[in-house]
Order: sequence, then structure tokens, then C-alpha cells
Amino acid sequence: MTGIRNIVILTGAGISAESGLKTFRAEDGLWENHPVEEVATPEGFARDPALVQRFYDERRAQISAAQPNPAHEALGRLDREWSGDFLLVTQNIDDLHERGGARRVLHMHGEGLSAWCRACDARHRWEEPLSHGPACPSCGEAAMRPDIVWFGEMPYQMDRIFDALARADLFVSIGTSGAVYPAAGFVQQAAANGARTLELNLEESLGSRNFDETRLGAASELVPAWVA
Ligand code: BJW
Repeated sequence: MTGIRNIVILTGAGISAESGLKTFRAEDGLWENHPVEEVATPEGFARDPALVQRFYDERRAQISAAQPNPAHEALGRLDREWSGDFLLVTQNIDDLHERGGARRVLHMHGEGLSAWCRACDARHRWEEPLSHGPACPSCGEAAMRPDIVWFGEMPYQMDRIFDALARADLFVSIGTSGAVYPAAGFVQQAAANGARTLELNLEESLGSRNFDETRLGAASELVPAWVA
């Protein structure tokens, strides 16, 4: 990677697919059996909190049972060995990047194993079911919700992401369909600031035409080959 010092990587559900976690928009994907407006909007949560809590209870159990695959591990190696700036922005709520050894990880859509108290704003690591309406360990209120960014909500740490994109020499997108903003627009932001842009995905995405280069295939093969 000659001449490259600052790297920003964006990952999506495709990087965890080979760890057994479903993507969203595939034919048998998560949105197939769970209408998005019911389980991934604040309005859906207000209408039927128990349904939404159950959906994330199931996801939490699946995350805990999954293992990182060679793509997560290759990015973990790259993070540990890269002395320049490195930011791994993930849209995923699983913790497979961390368990694959990455440290400079930013979860822009939240974390499945975290719960957020709407009463006192505290965040707590949460591996148990939330659907039982447990009390917040900080304030005692039964106001815990999944620490997830739903449609219509502001993704986390956007200032830090835009700052990293402004300084990136290389932007790499892995396993994401490019269907959801603002993440889908990062490639254009990075390119406008002069970064080279590379996409690694199983198939052409909605944003493929915006990248300098697209390599098609499974993340568990493409990512280790790119990092090597
Ligand atoms: C493989 C593989 C293998 C398979 N190897 N690849 C501009 C225009 C239009 C609309 C909007 C806009 N700006 C905002 C909006 C509204 C909205 C939006 O984008 N709507 C669209 C539907 C159009 N966005 C929002 O509401 C966001 N908030 C927001 O914009 O706030 C205002 C704001 C303004 C300005 C600046 C900043 C903010 C919030 C979005 C929240 C998304 N939440 C979800 C659910 C929560 C997390 C969870 O439950 O897990 O996040 S939706 C869901 O989609 C999830 C994902 O993170 C996200 C992206 O999906 P992803 O990861 O791309 O998965 P898939 O399934 O779509 O694709 C998988 C890909 O992998 C495929 O391409 C496969 O081919 C590939 N693949 N196996 C490699 N083995």
C-alpha cells in the first residue's frame, strides 16, 4: 500500500455473513420476516416495544454464538500492524471485529450487546434478554432499550467519521449494499477529499460505480488477500 498513511474502512452485514449472521436485504435476510418499520424505527418501538425487544434478544443470542471469520481476523491484523491513522467504521451491531482483534472500531449503528437507558442516558453491556423489562442498574427505571440506531435516528459519532474521511488516503468498503445513508455516501466524501476507493463485496452494490475499483467475491477470501 505504497503512499498510503490514513485508512478508513466501512463494513456491513456481508462481512459477518460467513460467521452465520444474516444480512438484511438478501432473499432470506432479516427484513424478510421482520418488517423494517416494525423492528427498526422509533415509531415501531413505541407501538410494540415487546416485539422489538424480542427481535433484539434473538439477535443478541446469535451474536454471542457467532465466531469471527478470516475477514474479521485480517482486519484485526491490519489494525494492530498499521502505524498510520486507521478507523474501522462498522454498520454492524455484532462484536466480531473486536473479537477478531481490531481495536480502532466505531459502531455507527450501535451495539447489540449494549443497552441504553432512556431515563438517565446510561449505557450498560447487556447479554441477557431485554424483553423482561429489566431496571437500569444506574437509575432503577425500567426504561432500557437496545443501543441501536434505527431509521430516522442520528448515527453515532458522525463528526469523528467525517473527520477521518477528510484525512483518508484510502477508503475501503466491505460487505455493504450501499442502500442506507449516510454510510452509503462515505465513498463520495472520501473520493472528493482525494482518497483512493476500493469496494470488496459479494456482488455489485448500489454504489459500485462510485469506487475506483470493485473486487467481487466472499469477504473471507477477498479481505485476507487484500490485507496480505
Ligand atoms: C457479502 C457476503 C460475503 C453478502 N462477502 N459480501 C439520503 C437519501 C435517502 C434517504 C436517506 C438519506 N439520508 C438518510 C436517509 C434515511 C435513512 C435511509 O438511508 N434510508 C434508505 C432506506 C434510503 N437513513 C437513516 O435514517 C439514518 N439516519 C440518518 O440519516 O440520520 C440523519 C443524518 C443526516 C445527515 C448526516 C447524518 C445523519 C439511520 C440509519 C439506521 C440504519 N439502521 C439499520 C438497523 C439497525 C442495526 C441492526 O439492527 O442491526 O442498520 S438498517 C440496516 O441496514 C442496518 C445495517 O447496518 C444497514 C446497512 O445494511 P448492510 O450492512 O449494507 O446490509 P445489506 O443486507 O443491505 O447488504 C449486505 C451486502 O453484503 C450485500 O451487498 C451482499 O451482496 C454482501 N454480502 N454476503 C462479502 N460473504
